[in-house]
Amino acid sequence: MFCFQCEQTQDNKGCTTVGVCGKTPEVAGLQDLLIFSLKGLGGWAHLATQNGVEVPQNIQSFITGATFSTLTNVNFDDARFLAMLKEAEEYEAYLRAALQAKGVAAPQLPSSAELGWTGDLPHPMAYQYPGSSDMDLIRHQAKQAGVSLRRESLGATLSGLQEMLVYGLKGMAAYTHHAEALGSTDPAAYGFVNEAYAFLGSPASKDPAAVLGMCMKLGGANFGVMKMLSEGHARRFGTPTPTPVSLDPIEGKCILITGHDMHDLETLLQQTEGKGINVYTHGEMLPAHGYPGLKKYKHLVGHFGGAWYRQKIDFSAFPGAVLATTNCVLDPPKAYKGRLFTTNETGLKGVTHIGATKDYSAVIAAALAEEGFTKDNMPDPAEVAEERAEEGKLGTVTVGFGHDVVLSVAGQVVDAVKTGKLEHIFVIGGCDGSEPQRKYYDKLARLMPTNTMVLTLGCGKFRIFDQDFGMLPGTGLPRLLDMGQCNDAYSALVVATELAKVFNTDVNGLPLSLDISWFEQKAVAVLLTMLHLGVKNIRLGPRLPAFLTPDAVKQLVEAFEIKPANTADPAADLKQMMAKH
Ligand code: FS2
Ligand code: SF4
Repeated sequence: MFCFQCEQTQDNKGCTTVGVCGKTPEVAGLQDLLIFSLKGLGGWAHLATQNGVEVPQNIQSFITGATFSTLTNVNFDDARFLAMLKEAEEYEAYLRAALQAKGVAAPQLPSSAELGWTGDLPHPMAYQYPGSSDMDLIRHQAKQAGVSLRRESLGATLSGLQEMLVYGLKGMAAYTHHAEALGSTDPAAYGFVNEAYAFLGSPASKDPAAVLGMCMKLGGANFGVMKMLSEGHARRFGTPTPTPVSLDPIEGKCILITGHDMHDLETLLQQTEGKGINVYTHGEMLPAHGYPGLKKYKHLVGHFGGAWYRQKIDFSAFPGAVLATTNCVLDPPKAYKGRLFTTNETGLKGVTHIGATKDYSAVIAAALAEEGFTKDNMPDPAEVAEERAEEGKLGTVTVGFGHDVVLSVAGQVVDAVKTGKLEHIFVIGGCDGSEPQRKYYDKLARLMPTNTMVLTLGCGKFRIFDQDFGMLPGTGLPRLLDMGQCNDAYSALVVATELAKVFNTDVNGLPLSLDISWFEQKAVAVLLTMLHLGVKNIRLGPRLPAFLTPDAVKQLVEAFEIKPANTADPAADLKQMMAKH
């Protein structure tokens, strides 16, 4: 196997024997082959659209869902990938037949040589899945489909740029799929996904400038998807408003829900109502508490635990059932495997998966069978309070500062800047992870002067979300505002764009710095969106992507002035950001 799609990749080079995430070579290979097959299915879907042949919603939904399932920490279940390879084959046959029925001639597919590929696989649009009975052949094909061969034939810079496009697609597909769950779809978003897959199977993909151009186009398309998702959340659950969330459990039976999919949370809240079960959010589900349509459920009682990488500690300590709706999931230990459930694209071998029925009775039964929180297993409140006081931490955090709320106090923010009460705004957004270098974000936040504000989003917030930042002196504005999940980078961009208008400048002219922590491929899509919008001077950390060679980084630095986060010296970074460097 060779995989370098995420930040924690082995030695910042690539996972070659087993993933740092726990991905086996078998699953890694099947994911590579699925992406190869999607280049074919996307190519056929693009051709269909170009020729006025409708691509049915179930096929579009499959393309985004299958793409999403290859994102880091989503699906580790080889059987599910084999099923998706088969489904891709069926949909491809459908589109071929629909094009033929319309009298569209079969396309002249470029040869592998024209694409600069080696190996014995045909063009992705001509690929035929052999079926799961021939695993030796599948393993052979999976090797051919991986990035290693293309790195040899195309060189590390070009193949790395192509991978950046694929990874951006994975992130965008994830957000498109979340929006779908809320009933929001956009033909333009699907059209772009298909176009990008078709592009990756065309000779144009051998031109680095064309690949970068496609990456920027993806950034624009992803902005539209994040907007659609934000509007979908607001339409379904109302506009988020500042809401206190308790970090302390209460006595009673309990379910912990993690991931990003608020549609699942709503369904779970409906199905658990009146059953004597308390529901807690975990990880990226924390911002759900800010939505009127979700916080109205009295049994949504609080938040438990921290970021995804702590889940083995958090889930083991949680005395109830756990439902994972999306990434990030990890191979579970025995301690909680039997009371863990997955749904949507997530998959873990040996863990019960709840399919499209969204019938959570098994989750409810597991919660009722567990002990739940009791006086005996809950931490002593006095001890917790003492510990928090020592560390300057809070037992209740406030969420729900989406763009509507922040822009409603834009006048106060502008006054604060003009009167010198607010010197700088930092956006600390993105992912969290286990590497020690990520302590940089915590240290940086603690060093920030009291006349600064911090906007957080994504699971990176867990580094600082329960620290007491207090209020911005003389303003009545809290210093830390959490804007939501990683996809709510949209909110931060709306705020920055609107503030820039008030100050008669552009985003780069504001006293604002973006310090982005990346981990997986949604962050790649968000980064491309920021670059597409012309945002410069973004700090990226804790390490730069392994899939970008020094040459590729040089191009991005020259065009966008991206800077690596100085994880060894947060004070130096802080100084530079405040001086707008
Ligand atoms: Fe965090 Fe993981 Fe949000 Fe990422 S829960 S790193 O995949 O999507 O952010
Ligand atoms: Fe390694 Fe990340 Fe790929 Fe997992 S997803 S195999 S950790 S690079």
